[in-house]
Parts: sequence; structure tokens; C-alpha cells
Amino acid sequence: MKIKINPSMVCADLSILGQQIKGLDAAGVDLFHWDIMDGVYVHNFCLTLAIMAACRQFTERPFDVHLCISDPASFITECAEAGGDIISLQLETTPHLHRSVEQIHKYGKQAGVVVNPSTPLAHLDTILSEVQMVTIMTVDVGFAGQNFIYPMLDKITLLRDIIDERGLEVDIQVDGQINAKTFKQVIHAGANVLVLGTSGLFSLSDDIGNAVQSVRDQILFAVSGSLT
Ligand code: S6P
Ligand code: MG
Repeated sequence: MKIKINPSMVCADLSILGQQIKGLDAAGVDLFHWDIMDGVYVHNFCLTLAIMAACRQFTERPFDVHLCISDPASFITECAEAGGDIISLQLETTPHLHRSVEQIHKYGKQAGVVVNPSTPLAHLDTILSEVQMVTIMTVDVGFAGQNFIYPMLDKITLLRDIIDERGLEVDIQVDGQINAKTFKQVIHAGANVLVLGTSGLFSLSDDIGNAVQSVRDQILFAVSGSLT
């Protein structure tokens, strides 16, 4: 299974965001992760839909929008208009999930659902066949730089089993402290999309192209046990 690289843009050098996106695009990353926060659901702000829209000109690769906000469903229209391609709703703050997923699809976008560490997978049961991506949070949502929550590995394995048993084509994304220390475990558990922040990508080299190549080497090592 192809492992997709999804840089978390909040961890990029925000003073040169456009340049970073162009560099990541040239290096062939698979998509771009945008954390949108409202200071209410999580005690943080960071990126906005306006910033994301301003960056749409720098790449044609998909924008994966993580709506870490208190009412994600009410921002689906704005998110689609801002250039989001995968709109990921925080499960815990989306009361009418089926209706919201349907709304995302009406815009011709892919729908994702994000699950916090303490939320059981059972809450996803009836929506799984309707979404294109599930994001398993491996830290509590809200901040970069937290500690990886190891019991999430079993959750990823269980989700992979359910998806395969049902014959679904749903990406499993992992978000939170995904780096050389955790690549092997999350990939073996069944994740195929990796959100990469400071430790996973941006701190690996001052040259963003070299940083992406290092990630590829680390992933290859994690998967096959050998470097290029
Ligand atoms: C966390 C947020 C994430 C982080 C990402 C990268 O609330 O949803 O997308 O930006 O996890 O940071 P780190 O340091 O956890 O790898
Ligand atoms: Mg995120």
C-alpha cells in the first residue's frame, strides 16, 4: 500500500509559507494538512481558511483540512470555497455527521472524519462506508509537539481490520507525533497517510526537498528494514 506524506502546515516556517509549499510540491508530497482552530474547541488558533485560500495558488495537490473547531459542519461551504479537497470533520463536535458528510460530497469534495484518542471506533460504525478518510488522532487535538499515545496503535489495527473486512477503500491517516520513532509502528498497524510536523519533517533539513527525501528513506526503512 502506498504511504502518503501529508505535511502539517502549521509546523512549516510561516514567515515563508508560500515558498515552503512550492518546495514541498516540487519534492512530491502527496497532500497538505491544514489545522483550522477556533480558540474554543481547542485553546489555540494557528491557521485559518483565509491563509489556506491564499496558498491555493502554490500547488495543485490536494488540501486536507482538519477542522478542529467547535462547529465544523457550519464551515463546510467556506472550507470548500477556500480550496479544501478533503474536508475532515472532528467527530466529537459534529452532531449530524451523515448530513454533514452528504453536504461535503455535494460540493464534490472528499469527506473525512477525525477521531480523538478517547473516542471509541464504535462511534464511526455507520459512517465508515460514506467517508474517504478516517484520521486517528495519536495525540489530543490542539497542539503540535505532544507525546504519542501508544494505545492508538491497537485502534489503528482494529480500524484497518474493519475496513478490510468490509472491503472499503478508506484511507487511514494518523496525526500527532508521527516521525522516525513511530513510522514503523503506525504503518504496520495499518495507517497509510502520515501527517508530518516539526519532528517528522520540517526539522530534518533546512532544505525542504532534502527533508522530504529523508522522510522517504525513513519510511522505506520502516517498511522494509533497508535504506535506499
Ligand atoms: C494537532 C494537530 C496536528 C499537528 C501535527 C504535527 O492538534 O491536529 O495536525 O499539527 O500533529 O505536529 P506533531 O508535533 O504532533 O508531529
Ligand atoms: Mg491536524
